[in-house]
Amino acid sequence: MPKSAITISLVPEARGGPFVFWDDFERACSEASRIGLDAVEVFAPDGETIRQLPIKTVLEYPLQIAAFGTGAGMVKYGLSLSHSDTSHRQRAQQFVRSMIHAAATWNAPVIVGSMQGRWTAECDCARALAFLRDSLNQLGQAAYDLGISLFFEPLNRYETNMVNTIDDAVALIQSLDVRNVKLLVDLFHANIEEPNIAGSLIEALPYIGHIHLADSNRRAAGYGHIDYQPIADAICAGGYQGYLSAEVLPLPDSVSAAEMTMQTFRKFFSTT
Ligand code: LER
Ligand code: MN
Repeated sequence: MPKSAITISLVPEARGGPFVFWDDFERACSEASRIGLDAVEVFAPDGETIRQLPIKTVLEYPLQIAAFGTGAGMVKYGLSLSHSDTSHRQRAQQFVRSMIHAAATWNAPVIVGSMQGRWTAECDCARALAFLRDSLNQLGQAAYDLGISLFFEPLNRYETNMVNTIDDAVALIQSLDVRNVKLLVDLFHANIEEPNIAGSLIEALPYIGHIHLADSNRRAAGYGHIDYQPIADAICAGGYQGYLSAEVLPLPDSVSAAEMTMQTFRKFFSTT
């Protein structure tokens, strides 16, 4: 059975982004637990912040950490894992690597989404993809050595020109030398890029490690126009046991978005 999670951003520069809770980790854990979620997913500014999160708070509720996002490397520092400049790329890799080391202390996976960057006139698609593949091989190996997974997330065409579709993400993952890089399907992006979300999920299921639960308008699941029944059928029949993690705007407010998410999660994805 899938598990439920909610996002919290600790990155002020990401303000306006699709995260349910903001800034106050303890409050997010307290509300997530009260509402009945299984876990929190943390969008953190750096590895050091991950190390200093209050483990006692998480364990006491009790909650799990579903994953750590690395997009702060892009949002705060403009770093990209597909950049043509070697020293830039090494800084991007180092940023994610330090998050991998910190995440491993929580035994939690790490996400590469916006850190995939973009190809440009100076560095065409094939070259940029080769750089991205090299970065994922190195970071996947670092995560493997520490016993955790790396999640790779295709993004819609308005956020990247690198990997937009589930098919392309699976092809990239298959081409890697490491086997602990899993697919992250964000339903908001899939709604834009996939001809048939449920069909794509069924095809990709063996590769999926994580799902971002969001509606067509980036609001809580159930409050846009995505049809969740075929998606739930695809995921549940396929035996998916990972997280459905709400990466949505805090609308009308954080607590309501979390409660609305949980309502939809219970309706479609949970038997309890
Ligand atoms: C951004 O749209 C997103 O979906 C994030 O999960 C990317 O890191
Ligand atoms: Mn996402």
